[in-house]
Amino acid sequence: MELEVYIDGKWYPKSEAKISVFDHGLLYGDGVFEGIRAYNCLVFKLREHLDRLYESAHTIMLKISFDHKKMTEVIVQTLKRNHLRDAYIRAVVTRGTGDLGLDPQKCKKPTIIVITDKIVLYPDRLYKHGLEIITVPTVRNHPEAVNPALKSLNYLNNILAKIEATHSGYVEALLLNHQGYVAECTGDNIFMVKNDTLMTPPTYAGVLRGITRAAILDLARHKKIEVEEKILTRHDLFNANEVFLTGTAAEVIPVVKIDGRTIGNGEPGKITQSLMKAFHDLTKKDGVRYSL
Ligand code: PXG
Repeated sequence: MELEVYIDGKWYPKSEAKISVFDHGLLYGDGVFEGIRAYNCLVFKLREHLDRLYESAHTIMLKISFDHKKMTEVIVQTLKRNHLRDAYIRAVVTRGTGDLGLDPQKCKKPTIIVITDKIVLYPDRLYKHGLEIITVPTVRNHPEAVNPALKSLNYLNNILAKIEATHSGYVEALLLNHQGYVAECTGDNIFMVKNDTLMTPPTYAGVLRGITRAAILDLARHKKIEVEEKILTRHDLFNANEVFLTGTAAEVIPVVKIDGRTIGNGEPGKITQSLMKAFHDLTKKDGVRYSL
């Protein structure tokens, strides 16, 4: 059976799930989105994802007609209709259909889309042996241009970075901010461990306020690991004992080489491994449950 996609009040088979070419989400990337996961019939951190979705929408002055409760219902119903126990969930709200021209006021009604699909996992070996990443020339968006805190449909900044990384034979890119400090990767936040202290760039460095990032900071504090949100340089990362990335898709993934420099002893570190385990346990607990 074909997967069903929710668009504005109805469910359509995947092959018929279509929106207007005049939708400003397509014409201008004018809209917001969330990438969420379900683990064994639990929508992980759904409240936090919806808070971020509504905050992004508020910043771009996009009024979502649904409240949290209705949005939760639509997501759960879509998962049920598709009999998905483990899933990748994409909630998208665009400015809606307008005309040719930037003016968002011409768009009378936002388009609300919920896609649920099977989750494609990264290969096991990357979690076991760690990733190699590369710093790319494209810098992360200036916070006063398109703030990286805003999860908008404008992902070209990240896509350019991804192109530069894959062009050089790497799967993930490290982006610096406009001041040359470490920001984040194309779809993941970055952490390092130095002398048993866990560090990550503060949100004012111009990064997405990752849900996984926040969960890892909580778990680390719970484990009595010293935590610092501080400005980091590439030099700091090169000389870290451990580095890892966090994101909804990747979860917690070790990094063992950056720009050719081996991190620590070149293997996933102890603190990284203990946080990977703690995060995995959390995905069984923290979220909204549903039944099929
Ligand atoms: N930074 C950026 C730029 C992101 O896009 C993260 C960090 C991690 O945030 P969360 O809240 O997921 O811990 C993201 C998240 C996709 C995809 O389909 C992208 C993300 C999440 C899920 C799927 O590429 N980005």
